[in-house]
Amino acid sequence: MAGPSEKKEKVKKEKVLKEKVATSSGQKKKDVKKETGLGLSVKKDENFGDWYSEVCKQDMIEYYDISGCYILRPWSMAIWEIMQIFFDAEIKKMKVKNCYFPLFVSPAVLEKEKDHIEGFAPEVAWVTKSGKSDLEIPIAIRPTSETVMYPYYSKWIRGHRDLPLKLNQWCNVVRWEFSNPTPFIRSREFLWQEGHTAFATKAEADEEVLQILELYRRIYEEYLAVPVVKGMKSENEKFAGGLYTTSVEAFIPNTGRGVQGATSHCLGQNFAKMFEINYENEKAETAMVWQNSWAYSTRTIGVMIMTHGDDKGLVLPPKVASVQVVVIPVPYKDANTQGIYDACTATASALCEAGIRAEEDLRDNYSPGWKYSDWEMKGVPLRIEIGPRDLENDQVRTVRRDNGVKEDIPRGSLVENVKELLEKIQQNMYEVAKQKREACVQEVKTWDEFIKALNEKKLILAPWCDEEEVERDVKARTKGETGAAKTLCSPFDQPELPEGTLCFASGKPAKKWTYWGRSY
Ligand code: 87F
Repeated sequence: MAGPSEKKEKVKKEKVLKEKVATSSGQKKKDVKKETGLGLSVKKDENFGDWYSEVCKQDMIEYYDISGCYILRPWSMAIWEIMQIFFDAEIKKMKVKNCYFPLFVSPAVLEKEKDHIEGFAPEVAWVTKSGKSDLEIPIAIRPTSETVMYPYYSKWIRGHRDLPLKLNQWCNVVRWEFSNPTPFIRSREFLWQEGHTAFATKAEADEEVLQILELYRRIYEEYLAVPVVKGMKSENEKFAGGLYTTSVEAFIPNTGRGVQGATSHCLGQNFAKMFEINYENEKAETAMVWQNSWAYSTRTIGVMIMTHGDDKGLVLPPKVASVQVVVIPVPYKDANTQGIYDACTATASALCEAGIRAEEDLRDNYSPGWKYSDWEMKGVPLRIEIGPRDLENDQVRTVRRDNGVKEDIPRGSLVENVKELLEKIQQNMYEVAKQKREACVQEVKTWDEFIKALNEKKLILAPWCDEEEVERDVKARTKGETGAAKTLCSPFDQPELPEGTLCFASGKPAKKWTYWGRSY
């Protein structure tokens, strides 16, 4: 039931709505924003780029005075930490140990990886001065840590008993990107974990690649409620220094772009050769190790924001939200205000004691309606409202952020009901995101179908001959302002490929189904 102050809010909102309808453009909405400081001035469907930066800027990110660098505010850092706790515990179960290597790389060591670094060289940032004097030898800032770590792997791995060596570090890396920086998705400095492991056999390395990839899938699907495809990168798109690259790929329906969510590489013995990572095997022969490397970064948060956010702002999946439930008092003048405030505090405490991340909002300088909008913008999954009627009936009113559904629940079963609701929200967010993605998948067989689907921002699944030259050709033929189309991955879960199916691009016999699209 709506209390009088809620009704007042509703009347106000309706007035605003009428005014909005009365004017032709979104100008009115901008005015509302100016007056209250609340709400977004752009709609997700109308201008996705502006919508995204506005949503990020509300609570997640502060822009910085160096282009491509962003401040991660507590609201986003908390999400990173929750994922970190999960992943860190999982890799520890796999006997991976954490370590920390320096941020700086000497040119001599960086050069060792010359062949593979070549394409990346323009992105490497260098320190050339200390104070006013030039450094004798400039030093690079790590863009990734293969060259930093592997000289020490060579030193530490001597005999078969030193294997496997499984290390991970949580750190920042710097890649001086020149193309269009985007918060979380493409920044010049970002946070990640990088795992680097060495084994005696390829079989062990192969197995770990997939174990890690499964953890990445779980981060996206179970934590961020973002559906991903697990698959193999093409020869063109794999990490050039490695043997093969697996990835989880997400898709953003609004822009029709794929986004590489995380990668798990088998490096084979390439780096072992370069860095002389040898050991004496059981037969007293010299052998070379097999290596993997794997990483996920703060990009995960950007993918989550893009997937779930709406015209009211962020929508956070309960599993990663630092505040899962916000409790808001809805008092009005003749009511027992103190009683309502106390009920809010007691409700939040009871939830916290049960391990739910809950907070009451007792600020006395904002109306309930203002607070509703504020917490909606922040994306808190569940709102609890307590007004005089609720107090009387020994109940609370819940409002879901994902679908707006309201439900009154008895205070006696508060904890169970809220737990259940949070699980439902998590599940629903994943299902909705998956349906939206599925609606974008387009199977094509011919070049014309491919071009049509590409223009319609589809996630394209096409039979492909798996030839590097053909992928390069597709890139060249689709090059435009919005970027070229390329392979995203060949899904491990392959649909049936009937005998005689031809490649959509070359007309040669197709070897596999592959996802194609523009990408971030
Ligand atoms: C940019 C500048 C210099 C990507 C770069 O994916 C070097 C590189 O080596 C570079 N951008 N890469 C590839 C990174 C490969 C690999 N490293 C460890 C990973 C997972 C973690």
